[in-house]
Amino acid sequence: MDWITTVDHKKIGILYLMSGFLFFLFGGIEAILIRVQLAVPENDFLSGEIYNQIVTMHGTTMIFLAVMPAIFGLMNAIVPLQIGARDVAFPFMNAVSFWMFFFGGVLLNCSWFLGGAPAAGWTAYAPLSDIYEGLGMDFYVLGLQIAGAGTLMGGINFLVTIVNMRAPGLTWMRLPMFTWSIFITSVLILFAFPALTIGLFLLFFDRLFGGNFFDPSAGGNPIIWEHIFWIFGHPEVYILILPAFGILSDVISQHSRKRIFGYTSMVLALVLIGFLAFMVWAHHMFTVGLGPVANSVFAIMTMAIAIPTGVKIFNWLFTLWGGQIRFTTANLFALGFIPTFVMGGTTGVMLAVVTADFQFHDSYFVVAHFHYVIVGGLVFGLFAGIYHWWPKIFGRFLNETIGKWNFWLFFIGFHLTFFPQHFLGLMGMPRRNFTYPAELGWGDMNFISSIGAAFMGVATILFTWNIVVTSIKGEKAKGDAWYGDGRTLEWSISSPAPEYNFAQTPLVKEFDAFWAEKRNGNDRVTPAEPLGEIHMPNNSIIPIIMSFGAFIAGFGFIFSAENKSSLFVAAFGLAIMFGSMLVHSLYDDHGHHLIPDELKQKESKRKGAEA
Ligand code: HEM
Ligand SMILES: [Cu+2]
Repeated sequence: MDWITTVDHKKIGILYLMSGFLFFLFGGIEAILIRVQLAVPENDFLSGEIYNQIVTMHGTTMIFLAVMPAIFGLMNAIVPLQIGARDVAFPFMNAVSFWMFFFGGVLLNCSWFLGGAPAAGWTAYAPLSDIYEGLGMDFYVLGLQIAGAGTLMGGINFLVTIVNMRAPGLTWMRLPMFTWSIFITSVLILFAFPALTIGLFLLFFDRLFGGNFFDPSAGGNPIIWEHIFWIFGHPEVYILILPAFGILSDVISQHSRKRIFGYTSMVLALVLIGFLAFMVWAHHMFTVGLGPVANSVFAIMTMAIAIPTGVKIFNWLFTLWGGQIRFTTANLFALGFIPTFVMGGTTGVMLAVVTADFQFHDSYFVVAHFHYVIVGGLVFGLFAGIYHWWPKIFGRFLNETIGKWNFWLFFIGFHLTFFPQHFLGLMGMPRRNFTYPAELGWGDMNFISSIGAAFMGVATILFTWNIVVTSIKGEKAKGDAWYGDGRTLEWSISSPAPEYNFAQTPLVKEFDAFWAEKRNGNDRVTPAEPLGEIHMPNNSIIPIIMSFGAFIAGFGFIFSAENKSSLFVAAFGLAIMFGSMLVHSLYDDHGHHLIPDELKQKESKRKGAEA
């Protein structure tokens, strides 16, 4: 019960991590099915129709339902602790965000049992997405609309949190890199997700009410969809990668026992990348025919991103240089990230060369490129962050031996899978094709690629195993879990953090506040206030009911494509949703207070447990 009513950012973080991981397993199974189908030429393991559904669901699930919530999980679990806050700015809305995402994801996946999944690719290009028969694309539109609303709310929440809730003395240029990356990510969410919302609304009208926005036979324009989609879509890939950059900076700095090299330039690079993210969307549309001027401008803008990115790469290397590097699993993933991401970035610059892109476009070269940045970058980064912060979140370490197997199998499997795909692309193998003739000679490399995918599958099973065994008898973690090397505020409190996080709000005097205090001989961060009453928000059942209303409304709209009377179901769902909003606004909930005596007891119990 506690879990479905919670408004605690730490628990919401765990909910995000768990459901993200579940969807990651779904997306992973879909990936394996794709690789089985492509392992040998002229395979008939999957039909073309099913293959399209699986590819579409794999991409959509991985992006929206697996890695996005993993990021939201870490940011919920860690950012308030890094800034010395007791929770996010709007704890209630935080719960709404999670449940909206969750029900949106469930809705999308219901399509498998209700007439087939969407099959027009994760990019849902019109006019195919407009005219596609069946309900699959309607599930895509409504599932993503609901999940996207949750994401947008989450982004706004973290913007306000980071602007308003920082501990005294924690100025912008003392902010930990992970928090900085989440701040920029939240700005990107704020500007990018509304574009998706609008695009999906237009597609929704096209499909359900004959809107004709994107249907050229009725005067619509399918290119507009491509613009809208990529005005959202390119920032979206930076929404994904910037948190990984933040994780990497914190992990590398802590596990090499050095201050991050070039902090100011790291922050500037993040800001610059965030800005450029909105200037490059048409690099996905070079072959559309926008003309040489537009193509050149977007090509130059795209190449410019390599500069701040290069700054970050060098700063990580200089942080490692001369550091006392500990080869923990977290750090291994961070170290594996660097060369892998550089390769993905390099093929990105190659793709930005317009003339060359006419050759690369829609080939496996692109598939190789984006998996190098998304898996070799983001997923490696997520693993680094998860191994690093796991003891803080759960109070127990993940097993390091299994962790190292997890890393090496995943790392080797990753390169086996995706490196050959560059060459397959250059040989002309098109993306989103369900099979190929033997004469083309693509069989061998596809086979190697599928073996690699199996390696990654085993690595994921090991990771799951690691979670299971350590949750039963994992090594308990202290507050400053990793060799006492913690630098930022989250390590200055016990693991897991108590419900109120900081008994006394910390006073930040320097960058890497906790490290600085330890250097001055203190074992804790100077408090900024005496021990006093703490105000805590109450749990609430409303967020889940509200999101469930949206879920029902989604079904109603989807089935109205077949039967207009199901619009009543939609109205019913919306009534639940708006009704619960109304209840929430009318009913005053002042939360509760923890009193100092109670706090003292709890704190000394925790100290006792640690000693
Ligand atoms: C971990 C192992 C993974 C394997 C073996 C794998 C494999 C594949 C394959 C074979 C395709 C089909 C390419 C095509 O025919 O067009 C594909 C597409 C895609 N993958 Fe993955 N993938 C993996 C992980 C991921 C992750 C973690 C993400 C995102 C975070 C991701 C995002 C995508 C996207 C966006 C597409 C394009 C879907 C579309 O064309 O609509 N993949 N993947
Ligand atoms: Cu892009």
